[in-house]
Amino acid sequence: MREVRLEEINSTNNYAKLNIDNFEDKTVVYALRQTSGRGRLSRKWVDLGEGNLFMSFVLKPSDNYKDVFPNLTQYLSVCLSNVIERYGLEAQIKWPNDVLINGKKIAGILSESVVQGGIFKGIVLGIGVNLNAKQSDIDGIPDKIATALNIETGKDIDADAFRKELVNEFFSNYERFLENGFEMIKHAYISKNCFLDKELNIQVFNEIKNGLAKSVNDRGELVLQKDNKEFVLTIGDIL
Ligand code: BT5
Repeated sequence: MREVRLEEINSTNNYAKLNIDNFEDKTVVYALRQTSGRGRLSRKWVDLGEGNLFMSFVLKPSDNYKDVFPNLTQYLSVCLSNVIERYGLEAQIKWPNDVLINGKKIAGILSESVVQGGIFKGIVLGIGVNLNAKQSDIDGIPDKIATALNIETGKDIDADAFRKELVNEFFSNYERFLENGFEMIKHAYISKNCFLDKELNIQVFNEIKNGLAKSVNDRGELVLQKDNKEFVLTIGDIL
């Protein structure tokens, strides 16, 4: 594992994607400040100032594991929840990969496949975690109720130590995860969930689907029930 430290960058995911040829498998790129952080579907990730985490894993797994690639975000959400729990807090996972504390969003994960000239170059798996923030800045985040680890614990957080813990947690079972896929984390993922057995509205592109969240299957997909019929979602945003 190699680490690349940047003082300031537009987006660690952009930087990792642009320079992917220069990075070996399992490189971690992190920045102290991120000026144009991205979420999914051109949403923004807000930089809440010094002491927060902006990081991208550069992964170059074999094609043999491609069925598992979509589940890497879920794997990272479980790793993050495990680390948060060591700070004495309970983390919840909202399908597919939002991590919440007391119902408030503390982190965001963005996975991007990098294909250049038809060739698969790797995966850039980005994560932002709010570690040290002021409540007034948190209140400025649009559309979501958010929080930060310092607010939840009442203590300043050592961002370097947190990053190292998360990176270790991720790589300690990464190869095993590629081999075994979502089933390996299914139990942990479900034990931390905050969405099952609830009536959900889920935005899937321009459509809103609704139904009762019945289960998460072995591929990490959400199984919804509506009018005695079950259907499966692979992507979407729980509203
Ligand atoms: C995400 O998107 O949650 C994925 C965010 C990934 C950020 C990391 S930081 C390192 C790497 N480099 C990047 O450029 N990105 C990755 P999504 O599910 O689309 O959620 C975005 C929504 O989360 C926004 O529209 C806001 O409502 C909310 N949000 C933005 N900034 C936030 C923050 N700091 N804390 C909590 N919520 C935030």
